[in-house]
Amino acid sequence: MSSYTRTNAWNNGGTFDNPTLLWYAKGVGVMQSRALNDSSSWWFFAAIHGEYIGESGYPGWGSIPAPPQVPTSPMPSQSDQEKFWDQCQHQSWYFPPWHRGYLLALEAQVREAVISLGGPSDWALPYWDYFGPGDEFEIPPAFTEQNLPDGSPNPLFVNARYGPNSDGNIFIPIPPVSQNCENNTLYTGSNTQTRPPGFGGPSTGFSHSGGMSGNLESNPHNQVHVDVGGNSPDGDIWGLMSDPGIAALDPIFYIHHCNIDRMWAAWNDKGNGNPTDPNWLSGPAASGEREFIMPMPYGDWVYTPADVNSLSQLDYTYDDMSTAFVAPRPSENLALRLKKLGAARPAETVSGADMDSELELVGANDKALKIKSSGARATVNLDSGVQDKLTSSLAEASEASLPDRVYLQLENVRGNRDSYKLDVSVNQQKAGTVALFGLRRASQPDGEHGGEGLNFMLDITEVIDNLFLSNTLDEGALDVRIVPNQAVTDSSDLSVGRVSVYRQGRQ
Ligand SMILES: [Cu+2]
Repeated sequence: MSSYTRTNAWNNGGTFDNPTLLWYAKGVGVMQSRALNDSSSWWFFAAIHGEYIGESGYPGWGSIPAPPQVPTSPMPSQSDQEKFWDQCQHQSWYFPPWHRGYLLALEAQVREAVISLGGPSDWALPYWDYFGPGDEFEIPPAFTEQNLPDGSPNPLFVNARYGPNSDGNIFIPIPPVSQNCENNTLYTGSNTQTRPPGFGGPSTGFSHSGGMSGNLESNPHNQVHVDVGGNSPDGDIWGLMSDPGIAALDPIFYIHHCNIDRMWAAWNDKGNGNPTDPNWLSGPAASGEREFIMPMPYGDWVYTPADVNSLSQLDYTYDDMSTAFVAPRPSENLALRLKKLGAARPAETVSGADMDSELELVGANDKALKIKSSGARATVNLDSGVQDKLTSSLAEASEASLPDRVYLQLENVRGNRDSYKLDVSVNQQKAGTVALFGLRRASQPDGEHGGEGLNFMLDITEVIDNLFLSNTLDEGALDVRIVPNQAVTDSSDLSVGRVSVYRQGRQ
């Protein structure tokens, strides 16, 4: 039996009638009363994820509209900053395990504060399951109250939280936000960046910004961040949740991440395995990079992915591990796909959709694109030789000769604002939606990847199957459109370096 059970934040209507939320608010209040240089303060914890304390102007911490009133001093020692701050792992296979450890530490600190106030000694973080029934796609109401039931200010309320329509109405649009990542069968493509990123993300070293997100990170994680944070009504600033260097200042952050952690555990519960590669298990510190380290109430905790690999090793569980049944798209169910492509005697059983083989370039557009409010359009010309391989794999698909999968990449996406989503279509069929969480930092030339920005990979197997069946694939070119979810400001300076299409064959 686990000592701690994480429960649904929407219990008791998601209001302060839910005691877990009331105690969360009070615990957050205690942590917010501590100084920036106190490793158990709310501000120190947000900075562990990421911080812009030294930046002037928004999103510098000194320019964040209260509440909360965010401090920028007293600074902890240089060595504490280097040891703890700016640790979050994004666009990486370390995304799930790093955040699991981060949640455990924050939860332990809140619990300590709750106990100090006379609250329950088994308090545990609640999760926000935006895919749940009824109104659960909306933020639990306790987060939007200005005051606690006793009339004091509500520590869960933040000013800079604007929602998908920039009007302060916070909800998650479903779709495009989805649980489709739960249908992945591979955590990562084997040890190379030239394969699809899988459920958990591509193999990387210590990865604070830049590169390509895994599917859990991309959707729902990144999208929920940007939907909650959004942009202010005047467009001058974006919400805290939209940007990794300010996101963990918003108490909804941890409730969102608790659901992401639950989705990882649920994916494992369905029989999907985490990496067994020692580079994943031992974390980046084993290769001489930074370690994963958290301030716990009892002292510092250094951990590796192997330490947080499974809930059975840890002292908490979730009251409900089921994620809603996600019907596989035709492209994710091999039997359905073979039938659709006209194969004789299609397989009866559902087989894992993911393949672990190298991608081959089928074609790309010829120049960088600027993303305006009206969007952008690219023609992807297909190499006739590679296209022939793709077409014959679809034409000859059978159980013995499995059809290719196809991916669209947006390479080197750059810009100064994270708070947008881009809808991508191919020949007027929906290909997917990506959120730009992490874009600004990943585009800065002094950043980890020299300002190369973010890469996105969308599985467009189903679109290509449809184009093949309607004989439009032979035209030798694809019409790709990229449309932002709302008007983009000029200063956002959004661009896409290249649009490319890849095939992946069974080995
Ligand atoms: Cu996050």
